[in-house]
Amino acid sequence: MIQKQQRYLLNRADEACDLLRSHIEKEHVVRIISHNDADGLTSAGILANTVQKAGGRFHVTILPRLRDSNIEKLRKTRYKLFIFSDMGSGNVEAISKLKGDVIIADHHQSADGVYEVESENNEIIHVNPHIYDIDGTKDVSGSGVSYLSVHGFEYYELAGLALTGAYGDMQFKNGLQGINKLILDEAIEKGTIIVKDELKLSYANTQPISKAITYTYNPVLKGLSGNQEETDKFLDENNISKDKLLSQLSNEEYEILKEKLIDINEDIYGKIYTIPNIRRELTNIEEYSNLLNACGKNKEYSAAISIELGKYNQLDYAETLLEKYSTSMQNGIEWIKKEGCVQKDNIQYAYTEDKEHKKVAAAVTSIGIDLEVLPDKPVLSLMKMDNLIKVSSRTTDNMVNQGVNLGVIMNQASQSFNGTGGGHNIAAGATIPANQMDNFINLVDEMVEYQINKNSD
Ligand SMILES: [Mn+2]
Repeated sequence: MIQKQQRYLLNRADEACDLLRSHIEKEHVVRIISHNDADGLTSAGILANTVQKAGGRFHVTILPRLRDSNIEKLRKTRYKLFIFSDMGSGNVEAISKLKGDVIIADHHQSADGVYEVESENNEIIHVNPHIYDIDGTKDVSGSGVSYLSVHGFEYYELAGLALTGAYGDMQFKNGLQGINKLILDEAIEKGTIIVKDELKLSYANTQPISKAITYTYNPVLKGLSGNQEETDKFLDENNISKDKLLSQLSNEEYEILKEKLIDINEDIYGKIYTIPNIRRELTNIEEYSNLLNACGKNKEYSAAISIELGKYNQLDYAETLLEKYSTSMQNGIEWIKKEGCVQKDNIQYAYTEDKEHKKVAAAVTSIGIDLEVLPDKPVLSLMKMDNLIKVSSRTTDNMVNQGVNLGVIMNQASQSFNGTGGGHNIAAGATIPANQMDNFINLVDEMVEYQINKNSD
């Protein structure tokens, strides 16, 4: 059943689709600007695939963050259609000054609550779940909104990318809901996504079982996740060959493994989502999402986009980036286990200047909470970049239910110190001047306390 609010969002997305179609028909080059994480890269992939399949041309730029200065530069170009995906909702004012038409396909909350702006010289179609009171953290990702915005072309095979992006934005955590569920159900019906029960090991399609278990953090396997030595011991004790792929295990090995892993965490067995008719390395949406993230972190955006477009000459290279990233994650978890986080009353934080730790700090601090190495308090990762501190904050559903909204806190706290920030209630980021770090941490600590107290009133 499609609810009324969802129907409004789908209608808005259909308007975007019609606008895109009209520009492709006029042979305009479509200018796509998207975010550098798995969600943003799949958003760009969905849009680029659509334009290509429809016989049009496109130009993609991937950015770590959309600044008004990026939009200033676009003002000097002659493109007739700009699409901002997984970003843009926070920049509507600057976007309204572009000379061409614009589609914004985003799921982030705008800090000031403004989504619609008037523009004299162009048409702007803003597709964002928050306009219709739909939750952009759980119900739909940037890739989902992008998919809805091209849905009228009936390229249902792109649903795989839509769900891969949602996975990357952690929207599969408690099962799919809302718009994500609508996309999934339709894809199952069209045969473009297959769901089955299986061991949810992160790299089961590409890595031997020993690494597949070590690299699995979602869900965490206490004692084994991030710990190759313990994993090998566990496999030896249960007479399971370490070097086979999951699919190569004998029935007997498989059943023992399944039983033992379920003993550690029952969530390890459950639904896995696969894309049919694609290279083996990309069939599992979790692996696909991790692969794209690895490309994004290494700024190998063209590798990511070309893989999404079905050109595989850079796939092996992308796999090596993923392998490196997995090793960094393992080292990062060792770092957090050893050093822990600095504890404040209501939050905790890890500060690092180490290049390798910076790449994984946000992910491993959050996994640290799942592994119960760290307490369940919002966690900040603080990374020094010249005279700035890049802050990444994460928390748990439990804390969100207690009233914590990190998106609001990162936005307001950073602005108090001439920084910028924002994001979702469960994960958000900020950039602040380095000399304000301690003040910033103290303010965030107070704001979390305030939100929790306010919620319990
Ligand atoms: Mn996103």
